[in-house]
Amino acid sequence: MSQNLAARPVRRPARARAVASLSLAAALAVVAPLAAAQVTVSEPWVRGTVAPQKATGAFMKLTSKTDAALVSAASPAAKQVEIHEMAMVDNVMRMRPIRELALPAGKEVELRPGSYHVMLMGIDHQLKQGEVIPITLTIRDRDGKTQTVEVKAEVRELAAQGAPKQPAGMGRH
Ligand SMILES: [Cu+2]
Repeated sequence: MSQNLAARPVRRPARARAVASLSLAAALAVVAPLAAAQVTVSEPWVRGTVAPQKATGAFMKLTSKTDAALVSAASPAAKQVEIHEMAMVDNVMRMRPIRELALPAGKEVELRPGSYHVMLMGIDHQLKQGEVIPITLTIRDRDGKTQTVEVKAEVRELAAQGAPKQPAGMGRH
């Protein structure tokens, strides 16, 4: 077996993969403002919808370098966007809006199904897997100054749970 023969077919796919993952990374890139944008966003995604469905959840991981809070969000794909949490109400897990989501310095805060999420409401079209949804997060720092962070969240299929271990009966958002 010649080394050359073995090496060539391996190289090309590897390069193709690198290019593909680069463009995906670019598509999902988070554009942070120049100012004290001390918030990083990773793995943003939106749960896909079925045709008549007008609301769904967006999920991501947020880490702020300084104490801050997520105070609002907006998206061209939704008429109204709220920050929600899941809470037990009369022994039933329900979601409800919260005024803000604290982002303690250096701590990763995960928005995931069954927990905190960005609620997209009044969606104007069916969100299908692979579509990229722009979401603008407004973050307030401890001095009361706000800044926005642009997120591009990829739509995942309706059944996506995000976290591998998802407790049953936690609801869809
Ligand atoms: Cu919700």
